[in-house]
Amino acid sequence: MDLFGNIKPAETALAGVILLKGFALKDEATLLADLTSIITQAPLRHMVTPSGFAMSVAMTNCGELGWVTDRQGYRYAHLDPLTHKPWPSMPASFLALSQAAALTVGYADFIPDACLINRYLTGARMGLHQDKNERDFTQPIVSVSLGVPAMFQFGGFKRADKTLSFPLYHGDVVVWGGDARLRYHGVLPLKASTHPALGESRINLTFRKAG
Ligand code: MD3
Ligand code: FE
Repeated sequence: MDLFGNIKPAETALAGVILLKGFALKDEATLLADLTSIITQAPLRHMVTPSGFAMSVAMTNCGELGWVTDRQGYRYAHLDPLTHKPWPSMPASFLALSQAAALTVGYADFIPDACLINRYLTGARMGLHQDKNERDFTQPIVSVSLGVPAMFQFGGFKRADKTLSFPLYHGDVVVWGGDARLRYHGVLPLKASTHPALGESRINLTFRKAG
């Protein structure tokens, strides 16, 4: 706050969050073709949390590292535990989109080595969590939303902190850096709806520098 009681954007809950509405729309066809190829090589699957529950979101990865969870915990792995093969390489379209988004908001040397692919069907959700398995929290995470819209929840630095919610639509790209990087966040249960290209599903790509 300044002397006059004005709140600076840098001090609000949304500091470090930059929403690029529709930023992925121009690449939609290529992104979806590349996504299909990845899912053919590394199928979407419902991973199990350390406490033993199957996640409602189905996941896979591309890039050098992939995020995985099982009874042993959350971590990044070089091999897909389902196929025992390396994750599919990151398509040029994915890399270019994520780097263009990062550059647009001032991250000139974002080199993601992991892309987590989340698939939500009606009712799928992601509880409030922090992303803490990456090495360097000064690196942003770039997210790309495709398909059915979802209500995203964004909180504080403790799980119990109050949250605000906003919708994420097909083509939206968000860069999460700075003060946003370690905030709790989640996705409310997906409402039934249909998207022309993706049917009843929502796909979220998150680009990370994990290693
Ligand atoms: C804010 N995915 O994969 S994307 C995740 O829509 C995850 O599937 C959600 O949370 C999804 O970990 C949200 C937006 C997002 C991603 C990572 C973040 C927001 C973030 C990391 C830190 C802060
Ligand atoms: Fe997350």
